[in-house]
Amino acid sequence: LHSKDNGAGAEEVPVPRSPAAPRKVALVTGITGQDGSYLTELLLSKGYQVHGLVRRSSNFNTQRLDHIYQDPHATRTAGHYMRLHYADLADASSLRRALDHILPDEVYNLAAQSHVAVSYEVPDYTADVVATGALRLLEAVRLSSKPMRYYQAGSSEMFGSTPPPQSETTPFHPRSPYAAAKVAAHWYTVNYREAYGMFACNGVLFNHESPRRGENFVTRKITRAVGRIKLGLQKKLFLGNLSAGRDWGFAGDYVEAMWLMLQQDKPGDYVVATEECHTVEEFLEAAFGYAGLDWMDHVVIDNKYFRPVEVDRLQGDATKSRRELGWNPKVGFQQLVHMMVDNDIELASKEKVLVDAGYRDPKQQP
Ligand code: NDP
Ligand code: GDR
Repeated sequence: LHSKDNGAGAEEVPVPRSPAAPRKVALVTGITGQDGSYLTELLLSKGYQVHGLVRRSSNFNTQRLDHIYQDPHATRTAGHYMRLHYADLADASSLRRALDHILPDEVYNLAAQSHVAVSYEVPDYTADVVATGALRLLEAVRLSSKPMRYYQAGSSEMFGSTPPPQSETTPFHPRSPYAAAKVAAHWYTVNYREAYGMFACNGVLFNHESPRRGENFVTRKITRAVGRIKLGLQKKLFLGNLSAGRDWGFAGDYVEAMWLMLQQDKPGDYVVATEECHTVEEFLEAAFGYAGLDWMDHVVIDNKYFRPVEVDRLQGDATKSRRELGWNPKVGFQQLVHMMVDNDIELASKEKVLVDAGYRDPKQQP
């Protein structure tokens, strides 16, 4: 995928549509992110043709899709049914053009500046992409010549300081520019559903992680450090608040809930959660313990990782998703931690080969 370009570019190769068995067509924003890659795998496995919107970056940003992508000139296997197009949630015309060209049946809006702490550094940009970006996409869907089902990636961060358990009827009290922007996107989605009768759903997803999680979210930051410490590439791990509690599930399970929402007879809003809460400290214990290490020998508290205001405890009540979608998480907390640690020990062992051969400086931490 990286040899010539990143696969984006809608007009170069016509999209094949099999006359024998017409495929459902999905458009995914944020396809290069953690959830985008799992959702793409799920949709391809269900026979969809998947179109992803990719933003321009100076480095390739399609690593999470490399295993799926196939050169359309070379083969007609499942990967051939994934196509990438340049667009940006900050650019309404690019969204409109993509929708008009692709005419999807389902639109999944996963794109976001998704880091809570970073949203304090770039609040204006975060609002533009997360809130107004969703509005731009909803408007493009509304103006399209074809009815489309729309999924909005909402977040448990919207509950902020409202105490658990949090369900669809719990009031929002956002605690960051990111969370406030997600609340706006949530209500834009409700408004377009009520005003225009659009099939638009909000998934209010609690934290979900995986070996593909971005490396500056706390779970992956911990499991990357465990791998590197185990292999002798790193000694210390600098973290902020260890007492925050989160309801952590597996991303692969959560994308199934997204898809299920768009297969219902009526649109609605759904909380998706494991209903279990663990603190950052418990995650540390589980991850370091699994690797035979003691986190207290390695973790150093650094004030720079504390947020101006914290979300203390998130724990979802997913009764509605269980009842109406028939959705249940398959991967539990310990299994999730082990999956991530196993992956990151393997990754660190590959890094070590490069370090030992002098191709990489061990001080280069993720
Ligand atoms: P990631 O941060 O891994 O992925 C975000 C995606 O959005 C990336 O593909 C990124 O592109 C893309 N993106 C960022 N800015 C723009 C832009 N201006 N235009 C177009 N695309 C853009 O997030 P996740 O996969 O973890 O999350 C998916 C969605 O779900 C996000 O909206 C997130 O806020 C939300 N969410 C996530 C939860 C979680 O626990 N993971 C929980 C609840 C909600 P690039 O690769 O180039 O950076
Ligand atoms: P969160 O995830 O803010 O819940 O948002 P994150 O992993 O960033 O933080 C979880 C908790 O860990 C504490 N923490 C640290 N966090 C980070 N990133 N780095 C650290 O060094 C660190 N030390 C302690 C945080 O203070 C926090 O309490 C994620 C994102 O995916 C959002 O996009 C999504 O909407 C929510 O989950 C649900």
